[in-house]
Amino acid sequence: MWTELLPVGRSSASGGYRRFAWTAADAECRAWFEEQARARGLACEVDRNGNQWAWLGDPAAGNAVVTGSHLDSVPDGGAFDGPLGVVSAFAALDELRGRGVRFTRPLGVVNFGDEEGARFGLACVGSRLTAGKLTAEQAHRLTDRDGISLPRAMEAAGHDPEAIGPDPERLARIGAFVELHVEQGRALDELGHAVGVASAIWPHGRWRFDFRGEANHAGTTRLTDRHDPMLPYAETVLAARREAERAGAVATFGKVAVEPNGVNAIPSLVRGWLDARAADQDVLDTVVGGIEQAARKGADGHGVTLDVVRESFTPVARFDHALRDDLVRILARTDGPDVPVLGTGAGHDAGILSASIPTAMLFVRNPTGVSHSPAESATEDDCLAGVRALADVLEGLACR
Ligand code: HGY
Ligand code: MN
Ligand code: MN
Repeated sequence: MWTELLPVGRSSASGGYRRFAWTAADAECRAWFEEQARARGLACEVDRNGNQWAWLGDPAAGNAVVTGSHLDSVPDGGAFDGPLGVVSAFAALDELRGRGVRFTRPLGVVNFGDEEGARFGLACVGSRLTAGKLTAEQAHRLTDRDGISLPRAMEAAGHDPEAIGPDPERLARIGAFVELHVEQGRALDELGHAVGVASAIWPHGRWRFDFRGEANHAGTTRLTDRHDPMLPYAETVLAARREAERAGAVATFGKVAVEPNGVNAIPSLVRGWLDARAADQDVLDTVVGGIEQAARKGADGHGVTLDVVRESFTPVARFDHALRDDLVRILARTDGPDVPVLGTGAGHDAGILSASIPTAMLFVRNPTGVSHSPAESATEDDCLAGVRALADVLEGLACR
């Protein structure tokens, strides 16, 4: 499975993945998923929001156990973020069949669409729509950097955009969702464990800062006559670092657009996107408030206007305690009593769904902690330990 997926959407220039929602690479990933389902005799379906499901048993029976993750990537992402959860889901099913277990609940494998939000700017679109956390109207207004709207992109990929919307009946059939994911930090490595269990996801969001100034000649405009939006933007980037450090949070400007984007022109517009996350909502509010204050001060000082728009926000997700304790107990049988239970600053579909259904996550050790980069890694032994852990968990949940 891994070898088949490896070349899909991989850039030969960077070695990273560019598997964006509703593109050709995404379609290839989806075809791969369908093929895996078919090869195992699972019934494959695409839901109204473009999420793919493969079923063993009839989900209409209810109380289903679902596992899986996503196959899309950030720009130049790594191989593991997302795909490890989907590959491990199919591999865990193979392992369980090898063990000869009898399933007492329907078992589903899922590939959630557009988890990273790399193309349309909003993460977890597939699960948000399904859980009713994003309305069809809001989704219809999303556009990519070329001005292509989400409905147009869906249509071009053969999915009906008019069908999208909340899917409570589907969620009501699921008794538990367990997402396995590569760890996006080094906690497991430091603790010396291959596999851990998630406790909570930090609240996080994305804010767009538009600094508008005046385009002018870079050679002839005196410094005192300029309204250069790059300057308050630069001050804001530094303020983000300062505020995050002060609060023990994280804040990142990782995407920026400049107009007219000429070497010899003072910009008319600098648009920067802030990604900010903290363990606690109040801390996050303070951090973002501090950054915005610094941005306003900088903008005023340079005769530049500023608009700040919160483009998305995900409150803290605390995973179901009973399910989490189940996972810890099941893992402890093979790993011993000190199973790591970790919080994370990364968003996941499991976090979105945690408000509607019992969800849990397993993390697999990432020796460097690097993620959202081609350098993301996990050893084969650890990936196999993850598959065994997921199989144990699914056996514990779906075969009792
Ligand atoms: O941005 C994130 O946390 C993600 O991996 N979706
Ligand atoms: Mn990711
Ligand atoms: Mn992910």
